[in-house]
Amino acid sequence: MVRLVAAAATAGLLAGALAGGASAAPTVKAEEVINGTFDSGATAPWWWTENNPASVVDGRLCADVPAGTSNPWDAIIGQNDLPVTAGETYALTYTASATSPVTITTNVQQATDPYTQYFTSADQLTAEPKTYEQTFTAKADDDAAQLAFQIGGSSSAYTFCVDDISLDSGAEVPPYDPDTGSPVRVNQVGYLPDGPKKGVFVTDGTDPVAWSLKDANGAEKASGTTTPKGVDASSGKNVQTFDFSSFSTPGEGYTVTIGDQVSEPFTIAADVYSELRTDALQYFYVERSGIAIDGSIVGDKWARPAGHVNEGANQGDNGVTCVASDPCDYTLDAAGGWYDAGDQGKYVVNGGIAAATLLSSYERTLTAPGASKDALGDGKLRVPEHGNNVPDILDEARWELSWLMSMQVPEGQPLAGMAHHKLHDAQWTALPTQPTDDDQPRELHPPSTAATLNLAAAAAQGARLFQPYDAAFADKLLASARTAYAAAKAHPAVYAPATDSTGGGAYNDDNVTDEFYWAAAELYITTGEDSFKSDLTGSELWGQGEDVFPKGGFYWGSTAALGALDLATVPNKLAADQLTEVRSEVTGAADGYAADATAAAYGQPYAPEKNAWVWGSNSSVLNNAVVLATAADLTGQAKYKNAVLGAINYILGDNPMNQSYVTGFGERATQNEHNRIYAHQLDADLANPVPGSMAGGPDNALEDPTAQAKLVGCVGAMCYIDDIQSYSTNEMAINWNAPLAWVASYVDDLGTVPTVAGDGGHHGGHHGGHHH
Ligand code: 9MR
Ligand code: 9MR
Repeated sequence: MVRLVAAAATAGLLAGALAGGASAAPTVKAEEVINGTFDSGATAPWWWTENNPASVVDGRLCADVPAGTSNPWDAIIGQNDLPVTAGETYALTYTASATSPVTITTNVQQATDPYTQYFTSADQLTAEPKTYEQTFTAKADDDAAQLAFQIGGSSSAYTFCVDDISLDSGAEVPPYDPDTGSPVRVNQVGYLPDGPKKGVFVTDGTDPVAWSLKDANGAEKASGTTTPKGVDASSGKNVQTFDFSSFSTPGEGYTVTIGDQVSEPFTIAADVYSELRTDALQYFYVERSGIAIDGSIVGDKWARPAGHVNEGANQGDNGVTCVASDPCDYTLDAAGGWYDAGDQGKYVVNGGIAAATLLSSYERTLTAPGASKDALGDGKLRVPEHGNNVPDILDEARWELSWLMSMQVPEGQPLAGMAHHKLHDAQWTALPTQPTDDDQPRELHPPSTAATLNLAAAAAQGARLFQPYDAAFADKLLASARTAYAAAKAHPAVYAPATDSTGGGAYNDDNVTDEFYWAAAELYITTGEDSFKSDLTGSELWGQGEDVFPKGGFYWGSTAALGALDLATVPNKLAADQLTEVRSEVTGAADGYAADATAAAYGQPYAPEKNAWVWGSNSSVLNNAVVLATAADLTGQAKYKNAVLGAINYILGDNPMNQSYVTGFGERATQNEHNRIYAHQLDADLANPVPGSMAGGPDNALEDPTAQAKLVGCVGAMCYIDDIQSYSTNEMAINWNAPLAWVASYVDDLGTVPTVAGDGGHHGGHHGGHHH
């Protein structure tokens, strides 16, 4: 311990006095760490890796860390043999500094492979010693856990010093109290001039209060009183709402003031969602594998060399064979496709739903009144394929469709025509890891029926959309879809197991009724052939709207909705009464989501059973919005359109966290999504994620160590943290950005296209100067 930390010493005494004192339920505090203060000058029992020799300097343990190691754990200072008990809460405290600004990883974890983490945090160190105080509840018994300061991975050499290290059992979990900024909540991007404009005021008060809408100069433009709503289920907080829908003058820098509380600023404009549309789609380009990301397209900060093509340390996806536990005697050239998320795995079920959602965003423009084909057309998005006369959104989808087809088992092999479930690293890699630095073996995991049907569905949809642009590619897609579908029928119950989650996610699924429905629907729409129709109408999901459209939203594990939405909107040969039935399932589901949106203070069309917000909940909100928007396209009813706008308001800041979940959009936007490439939070030389990428959002099951340490006690939609380590609340993923892009495209059309469905035909084009 260094001399000057008198405050810390006093705090320690005080804590000791309290623990031994008159408190009703005495908690037993016990120090686990040995020699955490370095008072005697001794270093034992601390250990360190050979490359960063440590010694006691001025009462602190200091180590010279070399430049140029690649992983955090390539340089460590640690102590072993710390007993931790499942269910026990620990306070972990330390004071650390670094001579150049670095982010280290501090873990309490298993001391041996697989190094399961009980606690992890990313700590940004500076030259000034900083004290970290953290609590966590251990998830397992371990009589010899390890405290590890992982100080490697820095491009420059530096000196790390640490002192006053303590791990105390018997800690109390502090009440969950996130910084949520102003209690006045709005869509931080803004509103359409003619659309609904609503917000939320978080307050203990139960009487209506006055709100005031001000312009950028502070002049009042509208005013009114709030509506008390009681306790909002999604957050457990008392709230009131306000509504300034009747104000429609375009402008920037508006705010809503209640008492002395001011909202974040927002815009009112017809094109308020135009950038969101293109940026949500540029996310797919930066996630492309197997191609260099061109800085002149997305900005130099996000440029990088091609990933997984046998360059640098990685072995490449161009010649991948099967995992040793399930060998095959062939290799596939499965380079290309999109990385799934923050990891660099590629998964057919998730790739299929994401590609299909982009295809549907385009296909909507062929059928929906007032949808803009132009905004997604050639030259309009950030893709390298400009000037090929193919709509840019189809170019982007093609990148994935081609990869999906490459995952098929070759002819002549057992399971020919099936799709391998996934391709990823043998072991999880560290954050950050650039694709070219990924030295893990890449492996094909066994085929599954779900993956095979996902490929069949997405490829069949692609076949009809590419027909006018590239007939040969369309034919290839359809042939691949047919082969896959036949293979799935021949092997209808090959399931990916939940246990296969080392080095990549499991995407396990043991119910493929929905995938069969989806694939049969797409093949039927594309070909009109009776065999697909009889499979479709013979499905146990046929006519079962509530199962086709689950209340919690469709997702990669429940895909029938994608088929039903297309049957309802894309011309096909269903009989009139069958078409009516499918359309009524869409509007029936939309009625439910619209009712949820109306009941919710924050207006989101998502009300999960038991308030259980799932991993990727933001995509549930948006997939429900896709159903709502389709219902609006089919019927022209404003209630559906308004619920879609409720979803987008929720995503962009009108929510319990006062958080815009889309990078680069809004004053309080997510910045530190879980991603190995754009890991700025861990390495200042790297960029943050590209604008337009959406965080998964609140997950109250607390499914990663950071969530387990930082979010204890959170309610529903408040279980979120903008920390790169929180992969269960703050990852980005292709299947989540796809509905963001779909919905952004829809709401942008609402504002910028002259005749728009869902508005009863009242739009008169652009809205400048439309006053009430
Ligand atoms: O980083 C991974 C993330 O992309 C996945 O969504 C998540 C769940 O499958 O698992 C990952 O996280 C790993 C982490 O980066 C390192 N420790 C092991 C974690 C997986 O259990
Ligand atoms: O989106 C997936 C979510 O539904 C699951 O609950 C979760 C845990 O299995 O995995 C999510 O998918 C991750 C995948 O396993 C690995 N790549 C990142 C994905 C998003 O976090």
